[in-house]
Amino acid sequence: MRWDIFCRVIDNYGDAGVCWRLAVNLAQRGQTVRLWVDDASALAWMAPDGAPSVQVMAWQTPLALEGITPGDVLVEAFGCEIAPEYIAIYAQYTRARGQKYAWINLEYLTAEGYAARCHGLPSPVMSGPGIGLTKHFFYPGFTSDTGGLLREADLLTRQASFDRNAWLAQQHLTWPGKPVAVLPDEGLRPRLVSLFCYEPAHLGTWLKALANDIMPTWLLVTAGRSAAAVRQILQNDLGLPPGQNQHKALSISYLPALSQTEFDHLLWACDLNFVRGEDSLVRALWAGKPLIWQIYPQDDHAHHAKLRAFLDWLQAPPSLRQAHACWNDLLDNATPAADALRAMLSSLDAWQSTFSHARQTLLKQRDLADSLLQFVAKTH
Ligand code: TRH
Repeated sequence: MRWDIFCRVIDNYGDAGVCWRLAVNLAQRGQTVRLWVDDASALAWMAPDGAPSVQVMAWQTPLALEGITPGDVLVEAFGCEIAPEYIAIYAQYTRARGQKYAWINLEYLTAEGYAARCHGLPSPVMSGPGIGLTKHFFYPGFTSDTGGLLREADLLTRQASFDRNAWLAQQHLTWPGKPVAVLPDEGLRPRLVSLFCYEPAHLGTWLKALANDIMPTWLLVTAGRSAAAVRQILQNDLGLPPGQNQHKALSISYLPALSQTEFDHLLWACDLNFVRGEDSLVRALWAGKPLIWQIYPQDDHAHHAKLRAFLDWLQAPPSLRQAHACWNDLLDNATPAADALRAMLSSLDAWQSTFSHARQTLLKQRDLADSLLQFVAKTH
């Protein structure tokens, strides 16, 4: 089938990131996809090579539709309100041919109960050029009664052949404490930690905890806000050089903007991943290593319930819940951040089984692109 996915970039990279991955996942399953996006700038580094059967289209206002035949399936990502001129030709096209259609309202990922309750529900269009048509809600999710998570068909084979040391060398990443591109054996090497975050309130406390820990840490900081936040704290607040502290317990490398494929590799390479937003969360779950999620904060605090629901689904032990409370600045006053963060370092091994179990559970479920294909086959 031919798919039109519409995406509006509100903020950050997640909107374009999810839609791009969805487009690629569908194309890998034999579909042809047009991705209409109002700001494709992030795709230049997230997906520099493009993908077969995926065409990125500029979503301008008004939309240039000359010579465009509407797709069979219309995906409205994250309530972006598809251009009415497109809906008009879509409605006309489907009516003229008496053709069945599928108009999907793709929602944000959440582990909250409403995702399963609302997944698949119809929503009749009551006004505008699409009047009389019906959209369907499609909720990604962590359980089999939702639309599932994006997962490429070749994920496991790619992971199985991944070589951490080779990848680090390929990225020209060397641990400053050792003049080697190849790390020493397990047990002797530093713990590798990736950092993708906004500006966590306790970032400085965390860096201090790492700098004073007995085990060395190699922190790989992603480009953009994460790097700016770390540099700001090191230079201005802690008075440390940007790359390394005086005890050599904490070494820091700053990464360039990575393609999504290389971003995945970063997560696979590390022992602990700090992620933010829904897409990096899912990628870190597939990496199967302990992760800490900085959830996108919302003014009405709706993210508190969303974070809690995820930790409940994960069956997170108390130490992991406390680490998330700290990283998201939700600690009760009785717990000092420094204590919560030190506890995090001593809990990493214990958390591994939680994340291995979560990954195994998710792998047994249908992935999002397959769920969507199945859903459309039923409604189309
Ligand atoms: O960028 P985000 O913070 O996006 C967020 C969320 O999507 C949130 O739901 C939304 O409401 C808010 O923005 C406005 O985090 P997220 O979702 O993890 O997306 C990051 C994307 O960037 C993901 O696709 C991975 C990609 N990425 C790379 O490809 N290379 C990189 O080097 C980095 C750092 C990220």
